[in-house]
Amino acid sequence: MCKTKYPMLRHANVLAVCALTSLGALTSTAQELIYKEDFETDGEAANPQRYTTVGRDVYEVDRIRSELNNPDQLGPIYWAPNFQVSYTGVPAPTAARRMVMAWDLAITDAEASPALLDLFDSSIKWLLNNKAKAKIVVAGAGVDALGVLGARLTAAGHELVADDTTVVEEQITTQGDMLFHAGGGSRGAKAGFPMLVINSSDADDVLTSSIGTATALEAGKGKIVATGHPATGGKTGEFDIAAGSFTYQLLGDQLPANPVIVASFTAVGEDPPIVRPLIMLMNSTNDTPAGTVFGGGPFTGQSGSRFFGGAGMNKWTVPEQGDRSLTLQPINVRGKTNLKLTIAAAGTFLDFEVSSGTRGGADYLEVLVDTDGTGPNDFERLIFFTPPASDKKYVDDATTRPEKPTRLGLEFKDVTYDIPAGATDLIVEVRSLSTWWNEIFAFDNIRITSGTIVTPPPTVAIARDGTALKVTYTDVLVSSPNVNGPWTPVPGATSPYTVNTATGSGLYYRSSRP
Ligand SMILES: [Ca+2]
Ligand SMILES: [Ca+2]
Ligand SMILES: [Ca+2]
Repeated sequence: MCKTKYPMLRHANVLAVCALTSLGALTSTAQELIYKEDFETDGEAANPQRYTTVGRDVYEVDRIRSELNNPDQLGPIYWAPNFQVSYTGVPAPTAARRMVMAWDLAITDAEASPALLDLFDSSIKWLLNNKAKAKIVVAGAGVDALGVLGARLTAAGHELVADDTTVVEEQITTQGDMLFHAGGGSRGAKAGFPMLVINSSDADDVLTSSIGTATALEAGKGKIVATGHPATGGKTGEFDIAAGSFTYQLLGDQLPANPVIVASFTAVGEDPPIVRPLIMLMNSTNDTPAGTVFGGGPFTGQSGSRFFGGAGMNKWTVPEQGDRSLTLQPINVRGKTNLKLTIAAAGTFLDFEVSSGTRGGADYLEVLVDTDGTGPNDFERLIFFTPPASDKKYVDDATTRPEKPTRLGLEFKDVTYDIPAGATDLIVEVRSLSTWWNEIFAFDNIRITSGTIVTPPPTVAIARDGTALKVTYTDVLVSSPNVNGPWTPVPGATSPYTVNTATGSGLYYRSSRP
């Protein structure tokens, strides 16, 4: 008969009733919220304190320059609540047009194809919005070290000048009309004048793509992609790039949201061939459509408006413990079972490096728990976010949840982990490090829940009611002509449900959890 641990009720009139449930439905998913920290107020300044921190501070750009002498950090660096920081995230709009080119600056006039050089000229015209006799500031390379491209810019009537690195980012535009970024880290990332980027390792720092690689290859055919775009100069179809093998500064795999790929190219001898961007343009905020930088924009999806976060956390004195931390006051969880911790987390994805964390290393966001307060148990790692591999620049928690990692982005995501059994005075600690102003972690809405509420299993009872049978049940009443099913819900049934023995005879009834 009914293969269930619940009693089956059977009537002499060939009507049988039993309770059915799946084992998984035995324990309710309803949970008790024991604790919540949503960071809407400053819990460290509160009385009583809700948490303590180590290494909390905020360095806005002026303070970075005056106290740390670090002009490369173009945004605030901090370990602090977001309401104490001018901007938590990478500023999104592209301040001015950008052009990124896969190229090797060692390529000479004799080696480059005339078609490629024509395409370079027309793309630069777009970049400069047809400005003639532009003064082009060169960062990261000597003005004489630009190969055929330098010669081409000069031949077009432009002037090349070396970047004066004592000029601060906000004043770069006083040096000229355009930046040729051949190096120099984040130099020009937020500057409001056009920028040509030929430097794969800085692609992330200047917010044009994920970090790229310098790769030795022989370029095959180039191909116009953005046919009709003014940067093409009217060119269509395929063209040669350069004769011979060179070390191309390639763009990263991840591009901004709405780039213009002017032309792409493949390499000789690849099977199957990989199609790579050759020239990519990024619109300015004044173009239609407007451009956005790679990885840019504020964090979104937090609970309320406030959260806690960190950026460039190794760029000022790191506390003796090796990183920065936030520790919640002990939470009494005695007698609670099936404890879980949920935290909302977010992160940029520009240039994080793999880290083991323990203590120091590079880039990570870690959640630890000490389950017994001042008792002998020590903090143990519960959640760990770091890049999953050395060529990945985002973070996920594959270290602690390899079967189903969560990848962080600019929108907060909840992750939930089981807390070890037997916890009494639970202490939750968040620790973090990162190594650049655009390497940002954020977290919010830490919740501790207990899943101890158990909903009774479905029940069913049968009673004679005159010539009919009355079925009293919980959950959903299902019926079947066979005791082994298949079972279908009884249309419109509510408890108690009256079975007409004339028509209902021969059916089995069970109660089932939806
Ligand atoms: Ca919040
Ligand atoms: Ca880093
Ligand atoms: Ca302890």
